[in-house]
Amino acid sequence: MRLYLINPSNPLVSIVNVNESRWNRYRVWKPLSLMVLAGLTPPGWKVTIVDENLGAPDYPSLPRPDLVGITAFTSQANRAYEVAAYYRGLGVPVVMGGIHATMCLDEVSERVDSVVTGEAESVWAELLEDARHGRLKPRYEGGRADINDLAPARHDLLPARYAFGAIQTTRGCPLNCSFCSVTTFNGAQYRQRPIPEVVREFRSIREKRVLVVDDNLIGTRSEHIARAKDLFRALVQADLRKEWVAQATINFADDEELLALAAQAGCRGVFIGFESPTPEGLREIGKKINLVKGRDFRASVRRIQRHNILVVGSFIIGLDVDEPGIGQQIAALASHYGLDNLNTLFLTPLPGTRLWDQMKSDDRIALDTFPEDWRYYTLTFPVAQYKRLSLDEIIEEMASCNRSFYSLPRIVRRVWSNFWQRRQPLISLVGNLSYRSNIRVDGEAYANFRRRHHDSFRSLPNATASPA
Ligand code: B12
Ligand code: SF4
Repeated sequence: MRLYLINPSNPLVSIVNVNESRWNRYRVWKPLSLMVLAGLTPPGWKVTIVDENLGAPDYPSLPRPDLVGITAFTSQANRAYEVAAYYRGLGVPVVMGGIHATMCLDEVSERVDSVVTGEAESVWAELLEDARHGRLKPRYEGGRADINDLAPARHDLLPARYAFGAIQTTRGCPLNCSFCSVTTFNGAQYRQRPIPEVVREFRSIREKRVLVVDDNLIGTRSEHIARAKDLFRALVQADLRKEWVAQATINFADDEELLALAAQAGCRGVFIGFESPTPEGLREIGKKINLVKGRDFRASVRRIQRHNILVVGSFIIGLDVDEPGIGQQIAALASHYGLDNLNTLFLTPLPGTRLWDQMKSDDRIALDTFPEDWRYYTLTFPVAQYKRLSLDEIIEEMASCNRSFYSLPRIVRRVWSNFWQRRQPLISLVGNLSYRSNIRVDGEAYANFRRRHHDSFRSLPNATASPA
């Protein structure tokens, strides 16, 4: 039995666009979901993973499969449906799973033969057995998996063209920020894989650099931090000589032992969501962990960097409290914190989030011709009515934020300082150039976007008024 597992690509997602932005070649990410599914697939199935981010294959020239499985974030849904339609046209059954299939079940069910909601571990073997006997059910509910005994992902199945391998050590997040799908999808309970299994899987990754995809590698409670330290000790002991980057909350900076162990274990960079420069903004999206009284973000960033770990910070533009000037405010604050890279995104109502429910009930979703408009749900396009910023204003805020933080003199200053402090100057340079060139790609896309979608955006009654 031949199984194709397909990661569709969306050319509007600049960070995965290897052709237009050559610096992205140094940061191509592996689609871990499909490697995990391949790991769960029993012998008897010949599995091929197709990652369209490396270039879509000529499907008609591939051997006919017996089953096609497609993953999709919301931004990939349109292309997923095109691929599904092609294979269904050939009479090949198509199953779709992942975050978009879970959040938009009805839409997806109309376009594929079978949908898996939630995490696939508990239902994948049953589905394959059903497919083998030609009795696929329209829906399988995966729910949340017991991650104490996961089959290792198939790290061997993809070509050696990726800059980073990928691994997951925990699932779930208790923080439930309004714009994020993780708590709805993976649950509020922070589930941790057994450390020996993580170390074994780490060892099986052939890339020297690895992305730890956990939404928060260290967690929020003292027992989570203790487990993270144990994991780092085990990685040090295993002497894997891997370098890795991860996502964490700002409390990463609060424990010197944790930082020292992370660095020894190979941590070279951390991605942290700062989200908003103001407490009002943080309260609006419910990012309580960033509201801890007395937190000095600049000092926190410096503490992490002293361990030779780069800090990439993420901010959102388009909150109800954001007014003209927000772009400059974010760029100035990011420079003041000393961030190595800045990732600023538009506030985007993703299906299944509290933000989606809120904006939908307020009739503020501007791009709502679905599924066509999902292609813009990349967080790099404005898709909603923003309270105090018109379409032109919000695009200008994003441009001015990026122009300022990624100006050539500022890049030179940052990379020079990284060089001087021996803190990953090469990675810092590639990161800065890659962001700069993605901004150019996004900028070119905006001109077209504005022309096509200007009429979908109307000003809210109090647009550009000062906050009360
Ligand atoms: C790593 C990651 C990335 C990597 C992607 C690497 C890759 N090629 O896959 C990078 C950095 C490139 C990335 C980019 C983006 N990401 Co991202 N990313 C993640 C992250 C942190 C982990 C994903 C992961 O690998 N999980 C581990 C695997 C094992 O879990 P899984 O994917 O859920 O798969 C399981 C199930 O879903 C299911 N399943 C999945 N696919 C399929 C398919 C079939 C057939 C079946 C049966 C089952 C199944 O089975 C798997 C095992 O249980 C998630 C958050 C999260 N917790 O999922 C966000 C997340 C997926 N990203 C998100 C977003 C918004 C984006 C971006 C649009 C914006 C951005 N700038 O971040 C871009 C879009 C990229 C694109 N290609 O379109 C959102 C998506 C929400 C949504 N509704 O789409 C998430 C959920 C984060 C969030 N804050 O809400 N991302
Ligand atoms: S944004 Fe980060 S901290 Fe907030 S719910 Fe999502 S994963 Fe958790």
